[in-house]
Amino acid sequence: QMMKHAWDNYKRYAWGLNELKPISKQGHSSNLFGNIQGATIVDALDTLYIMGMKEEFKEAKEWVEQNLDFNVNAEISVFEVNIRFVGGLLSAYYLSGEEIFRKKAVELGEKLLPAFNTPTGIPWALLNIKSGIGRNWPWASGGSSILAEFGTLHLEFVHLSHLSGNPVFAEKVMNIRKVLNRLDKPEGLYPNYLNPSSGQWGQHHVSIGGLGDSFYEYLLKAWLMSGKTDEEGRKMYYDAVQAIETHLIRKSSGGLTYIAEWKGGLLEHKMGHLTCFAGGMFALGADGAPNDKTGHHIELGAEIARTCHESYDRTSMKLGPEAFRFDGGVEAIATRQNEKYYILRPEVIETYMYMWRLTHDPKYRQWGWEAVEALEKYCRVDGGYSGIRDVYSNRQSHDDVQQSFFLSETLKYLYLLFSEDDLLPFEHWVFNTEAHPLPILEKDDENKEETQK
Ligand code: DMJ
Repeated sequence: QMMKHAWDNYKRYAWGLNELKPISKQGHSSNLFGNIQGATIVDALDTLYIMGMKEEFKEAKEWVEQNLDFNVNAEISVFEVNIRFVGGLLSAYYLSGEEIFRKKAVELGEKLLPAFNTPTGIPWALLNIKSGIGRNWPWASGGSSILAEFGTLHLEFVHLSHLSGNPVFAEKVMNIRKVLNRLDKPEGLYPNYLNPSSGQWGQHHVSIGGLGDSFYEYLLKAWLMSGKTDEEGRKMYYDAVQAIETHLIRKSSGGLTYIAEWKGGLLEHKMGHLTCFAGGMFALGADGAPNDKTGHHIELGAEIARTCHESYDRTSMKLGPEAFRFDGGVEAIATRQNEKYYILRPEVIETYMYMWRLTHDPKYRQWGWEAVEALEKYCRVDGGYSGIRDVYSNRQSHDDVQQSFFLSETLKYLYLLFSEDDLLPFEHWVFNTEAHPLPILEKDDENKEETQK
């Protein structure tokens, strides 16, 4: 019902545009997609399919056939377009078997390739998909590319090679690994900034939240998606987790485990909502953890889930802030006005879903249900779902954006949290960072591909 409310209102007021403004009841455009249109449609395809919303899936597919156009003069974020559009199209293809989605995914993948035309092959953050000219965010340290952006292409690009028979996509992302492996890492940590021309790190800022997050996620998932054959991905992931544990993970005096940010050796005792995905990641990676550390990684996931739940529980709306701190006498609470907002993000619910599947402790469903009630009470409006400006206030102030990831991630993870484990089982699927499921490529698949060639 929540999905239907979000979808129907998008359809009514913003059909074909990127996102919906649920208060002003019109379309919302973010410059992340340039003038590529239809982000909500492409992001929502697999959720509609999984939820059995057949009519809606059909109309979404028809829109893709008739209107999804990449021959536009648009400067786009390579990362955002990859995780939402390429990822969304790939999942829609794997779930439905409809050729149009495969065709569009490969067509878009080809448009993204010029982003890798840099001296090191580390891609630009921004790309004009008509001219093929790339650049980096003007705010990024020393002209750098961002770890979480160039490090979150791997799963989709491996699948693009698999589905197109063209090895170039996989070669591009394997080269990123090569560059990273050649570099010295401060204390074994990966800084968020890397210059694509010099191949040198920018500022030594390390984060498992914004600017770093999904890089770590993709190391683990690359290994899982390869049917556990990608040893390099496995090693990079577990080595990184070891460094994160040593240098970033701390316990508050009240007993809450959190992941701090690292700035040139100094810790900022702040954790972002984005960082909360890491609970699920640690638990998902627990099974393969070296040195008998399986139980330890599950426990780490559980502790992060508990901390993130506290960050929700300590607000008046029972929805978590964008960032919360563990200093100045507070724990798991936002202290700065500009960190008190909630934009329908999925990470905490994502972690509940992984923890539920991997432990079956009923508290994760209870916590998920608390989030449902809060979303219904504070975010649901006549025209869809909106983010909130201050989750500590008693008065609602809506930000008037229904993010496309609310349909692709937040609602999908909630649905999976309350479904049986055999719906998209972890033995066969990995979720990209926008919650788009991609099948695990068994060794046999690769052999088949080789024989076809
Ligand atoms: C999504 O686009 C993805 O989950 C990404 O990895 C981080 N930001 C948003 C959701 O918060």
